[in-house]
Amino acid sequence: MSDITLKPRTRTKPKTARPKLHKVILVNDDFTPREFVVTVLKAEFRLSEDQAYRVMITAHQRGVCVVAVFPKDVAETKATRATDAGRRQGFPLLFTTEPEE
Ligand code: TYC
Repeated sequence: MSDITLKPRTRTKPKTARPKLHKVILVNDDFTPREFVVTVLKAEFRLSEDQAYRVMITAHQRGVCVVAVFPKDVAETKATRATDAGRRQGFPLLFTTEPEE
């Protein structure tokens, strides 16, 4: 029989920190048409008609709704693009971002 003793290995490989995801949040207003909000959600966030309608109506009823989560730079770019799409048509449509807890 072999009598080598194995030393218990201690972990040396550092865990890779996962970058925090950021939420894109749709904010309700009294002016942007519902159908336009749905169109922007489908175009910018690739939501289906059904998903886009649910997000829009949730923001309409509760004031805000989380659209999706992305790495920080992607969340900020999408929020800006979607907000600008409303601005170009003269609507106060607003998307914001915040880090996930
Ligand atoms: N409240 C708007 C209306 O009644 C529709 C709307 C929904 C606007 C959600 C913005 O984030 C929003 N026309």
